[in-house]
Amino acid sequence: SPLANWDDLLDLDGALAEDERMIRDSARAYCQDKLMPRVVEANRHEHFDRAIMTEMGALGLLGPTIPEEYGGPGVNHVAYGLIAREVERVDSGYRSAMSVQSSLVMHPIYAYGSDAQKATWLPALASGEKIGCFGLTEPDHGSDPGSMKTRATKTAGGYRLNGAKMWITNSPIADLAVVWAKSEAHDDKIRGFLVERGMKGFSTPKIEGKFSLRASLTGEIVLDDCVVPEANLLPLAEGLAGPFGCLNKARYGISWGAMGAAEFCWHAARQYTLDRLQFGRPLAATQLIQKKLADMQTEITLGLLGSLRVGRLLDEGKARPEAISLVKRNNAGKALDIARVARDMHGGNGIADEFHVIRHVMNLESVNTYEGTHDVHALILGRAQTGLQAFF
Ligand code: TGC
Ligand code: FAD
Repeated sequence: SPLANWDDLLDLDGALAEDERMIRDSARAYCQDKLMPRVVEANRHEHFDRAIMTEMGALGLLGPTIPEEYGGPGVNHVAYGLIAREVERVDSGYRSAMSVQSSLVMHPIYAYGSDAQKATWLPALASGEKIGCFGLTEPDHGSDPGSMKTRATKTAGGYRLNGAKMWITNSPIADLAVVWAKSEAHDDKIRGFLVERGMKGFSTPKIEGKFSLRASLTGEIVLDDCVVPEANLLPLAEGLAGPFGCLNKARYGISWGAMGAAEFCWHAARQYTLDRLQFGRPLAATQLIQKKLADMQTEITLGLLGSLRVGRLLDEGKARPEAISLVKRNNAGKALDIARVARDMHGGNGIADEFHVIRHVMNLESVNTYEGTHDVHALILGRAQTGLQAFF
């Protein structure tokens, strides 16, 4: 019979504190009981159920690291990672909705916002009553956001925004967009603006026809002479370090999340090949299948421990952005490889959505691309160890 802890040979469980295990278990229960039964239909019909945000909010899954005075549960980065892993075990799109709200909307308001901005937005975002999105990428500027074209010009009492953002998670249903733009009044430096639904000149057309993250809504942000009041400028962020400070948090969460999706695929492939007989015996009794399972087990076990280490460093205030690039790149890339192999091990059934692995394969294509592509993170790591810039 299999070893009792075949799925945790390096005892990740033992490296967690009691409260971290409790948060993981309650997140897992919600995700398996409430998200898993919805996901096949949601993915088939490109549907995101708005109620998921209030359900997550009620359980403290939105903005987990935001302190209680602003409506968050104030837990540590490791707990945040464990939540991302459980949500993405079901679907990367649900994790996207959660991590954009947490790391890319609540974090910048908390870290760079005024007291009034924090008081107005954070409790409503933590409960899921309001939904936020993050606009950095543009149609012509993805990996190189420093070349963005979106501009803010000074106007009486505020700023006039013009430009377009592309591939924005949650934008079609967002009440609030954190938009990054070059501001004429600040020496053309990148600044963050809170753009609210209903403001004239702000629209968010949905992007149709995605083959990936179909259970998550993705759209554009169009800013056509959109005027925001002075009070909606984030006062404490200037330059690319503003959006990158948010990306550090989100990329870290993705490193855990991607491993959750990979774990689903690994466990599914193991069970499927144990149950499936060909040539008179279980597929899992063959050497080729066992090698694939061993490779999955190894990459996932090491990937999770890497994320745990980065989480501990974040909690100590000592994580370097390059350490986050390392785990985001490794775990997203390895998860995609694992999902593809798991798909193959399911044979023909592997392409049917009821077996879930093909959905993870398709989702992980995006996960490997967004928040810095696999290769862009290689360039960040290359620069860190050589001191040489290879982006251009
Ligand atoms: P570079 O010269 O490297 O840096 C410019 C300024 O930014 C600072 N900085 C950072 N600060 C904090 N954390 C980081 N990780 C930072 N990286 C850079 C840097 O210190 C510098 O500051 P200062 O004060 O000296 O000006 O800038 P570059 O233009 O050469 O950047 C190159 C590169 C490739 C590293 C960067 O642009 C990059 O990472 N590109 C990838 C773009 C990206 O990740 N986009 C993500 C969009 S959001 C998204 O995908 C959400 S999907 C979410 C979901 O649905 O789950
Ligand atoms: P490009 O930058 O054009 O890259 C294309 C290819 O060229 C990639 O393989 C890349 O690795 C490679 N490449 C780029 N530069 C170099 C180089 N210097 N050397 C070698 N190779 C290079 N953005 C947001 O702001 N907010 C969001 O909420 C958001 N959500 C997203 C949701 C989804 C589903 C997707 C798919 C994307 C989302 N994004 C979001 C955008 C995402 O961050 C970008 O797609 C990503 O940063 C890559 O940019 P790009 O698509 O323009 O590709």
